[in-house]
Amino acid sequence: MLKRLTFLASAVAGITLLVTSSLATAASAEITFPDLYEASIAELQDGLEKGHFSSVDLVKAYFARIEEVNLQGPALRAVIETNPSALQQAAELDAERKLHGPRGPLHGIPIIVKDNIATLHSEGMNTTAGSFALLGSVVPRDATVAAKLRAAGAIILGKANLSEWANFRGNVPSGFSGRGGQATNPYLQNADPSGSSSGSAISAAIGLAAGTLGSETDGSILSPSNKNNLVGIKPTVGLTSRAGVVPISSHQDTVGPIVRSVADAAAILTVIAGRDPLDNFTLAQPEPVPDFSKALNPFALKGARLGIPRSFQGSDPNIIAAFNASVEIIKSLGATIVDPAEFPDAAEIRKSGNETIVLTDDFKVDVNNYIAGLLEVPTGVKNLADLIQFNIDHADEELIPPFYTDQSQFIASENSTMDAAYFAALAADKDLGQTRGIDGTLKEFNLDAILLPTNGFTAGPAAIAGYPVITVPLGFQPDNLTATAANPTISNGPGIPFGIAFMGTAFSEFKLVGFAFAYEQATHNRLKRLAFPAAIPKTQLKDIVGKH
Ligand SMILES: *[C@@H]1O[C@H](CO)[C@@H](O)[C@H](O)[C@H]1NC(C)=O
Ligand SMILES: *[C@@H]1O[C@H](CO)[C@@H](O)[C@H](O)[C@H]1NC(C)=O
Ligand SMILES: *[C@@H]1O[C@H](CO)[C@@H](O)[C@H](O)[C@H]1NC(C)=O
Ligand SMILES: *[C@@H]1O[C@H](CO)[C@@H](O)[C@H](O)[C@H]1NC(C)=O
Ligand SMILES: *[C@@H]1O[C@H](CO)[C@@H](O)[C@H](O)[C@H]1NC(C)=O
Ligand SMILES: *[C@@H]1O[C@H](CO)[C@@H](O)[C@H](O)[C@H]1NC(C)=O
Ligand SMILES: CC(=O)N[C@H]1CO[C@H](CO)[C@@H](O)[C@@H]1O
Repeated sequence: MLKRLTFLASAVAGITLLVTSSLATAASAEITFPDLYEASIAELQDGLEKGHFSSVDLVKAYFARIEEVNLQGPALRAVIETNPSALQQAAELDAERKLHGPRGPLHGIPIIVKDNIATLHSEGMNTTAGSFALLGSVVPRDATVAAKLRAAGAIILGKANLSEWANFRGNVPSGFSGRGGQATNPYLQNADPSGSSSGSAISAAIGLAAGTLGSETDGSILSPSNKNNLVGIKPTVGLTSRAGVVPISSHQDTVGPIVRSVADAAAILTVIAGRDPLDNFTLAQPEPVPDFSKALNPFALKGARLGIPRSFQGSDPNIIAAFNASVEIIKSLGATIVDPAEFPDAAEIRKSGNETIVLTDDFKVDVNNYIAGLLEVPTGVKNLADLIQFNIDHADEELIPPFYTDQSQFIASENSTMDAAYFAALAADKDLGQTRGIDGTLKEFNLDAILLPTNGFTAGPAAIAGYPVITVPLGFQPDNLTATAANPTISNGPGIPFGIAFMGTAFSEFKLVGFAFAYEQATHNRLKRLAFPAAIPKTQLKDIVGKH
């Protein structure tokens, strides 16, 4: 950690403070506490094992960091609720560690999950997808991914703000929910954090937890990871269970990690992946679940063949220039680059409206099933029609003018039926995304994976295919870029991060994690620029350990 920050000091102006405080930490306590802005899960586990600090210390430190920036200071609005049981759980996990040792790499590690991922009501937190309509609703059980985190010894520290209903209510700015308000980006004041896993990404970016979970239907992990300088894995649909996750579409939804490093992503994915009788899409995955941390090979790109579909690279010249420079690095790591390697169906996939049909029709069925499965809903909403009426009745909290009034996707979905056009659209998406799309491209050019700037047309093909993508930090917009006007957030401006994406076929995560790790280790782009100073929480473990 210190080594990396020292390297940074020579590369970037304005980070001296962080380096100094890190060194001061080490000197005053005579043990090196990891800097919580960047601390990896492995570093935290090591400190816990050595007794340098406890999980109770970690929870207190992260709570203090959330307090500093969530509603105060830069008011990033990343977190909707913190877990009132977290300190108690941390104490129990500390005691268990003393008696029996750690359960595994996540024992006693605090994780924040998106507010559409159910957590036990008895623990004290809501699961609402950001909407007042689900406030106080009683979920039947933890989402399977939350239960798996807990079984691995992780502490669910809190629930992350998000684009409400994972951005399926209507045309609403990213990062807004009725309950959480407008979340913003820690790299530029009042900038778009992207979404829909906005709060998860903001929290990971500045160290409000050791790691986070997000969910993606089309871009909701990749895009906020891209814009908040993070590693995000959008797993194959069916690798991670969606049971207990407020849905958009059973055909496209997937849950994955949003974290600071590929190693952290591998550690979390290993725990949350697996078959689940409550989500039959997971039954198609190969068994056993791999230990994704075994894919962390710095030489994984040697001999790999990667193709670049240039017509999907997007149009931002800064991003394309940085991407091109990284292509040279990837070549120097021993990969063969096929450039261009266009999708055989590029034009069709671009203009297809099939995804809209699938999502619109799925949402009504899937969200109605989710609500029907709740044990109690104090607001009385029973289905999508009630949700629409709830928003009208509570317009002051949910349909706030001038930016947040739309619920057109809700209305279109309520009006939909699973007719012949729906089944035709589902079949067309499979053909467009899988057969003639990602698989077609991999086959035509004999590739291991597809390489793109994450902000290009990257999430789209993977969304309709249900296929995996991993994004890794690539660079930052330059200081001389003129920021766009705030509407209500700034969509692009100086310091806004961007990423590079590795896309593959179904269940190719192990291979993609290897490529991403090799790239990350050769570049270490994440620490080349930090969040804006007010968005960097000051509380560190040295302020907590041994204090009362
Ligand atoms: C849900 O949110 C309400 C209002 O913020 C809060 O009073 C309550 O403790 C939260 N938790 C549960 C489980 O309802
Ligand atoms: C899952 O179960 C549903 C309902 O029984 C069924 O319609 C669907 O085809 C199944 N899906 C998979 C992927 O097995
Ligand atoms: C990026 O690389 C491609 C392929 O070599 C080239 O056509 C393009 O001009 C480059 N763009 C930039 C901005 O460097
Ligand atoms: C669905 O995709 C097929 C294949 O490209 C296309 O012919 C059809 O027009 C698409 N449907 C819509 C609604 O865009
Ligand atoms: C509702 O569905 C009908 C029939 O498909 C369509 O004509 C109408 O435009 C739809 N209304 C909305 C609000 O989507
Ligand atoms: C920003 O700075 C770069 C590098 O110095 C330069 O190439 C570019 O033209 C500048 N852009 C603007 C908009 O001034
Ligand atoms: C943990 C936290 O700070 N939650 C806040 C999220 O935002 C809402 C709306 O401002 C507050 O009511 C919560 O307290």
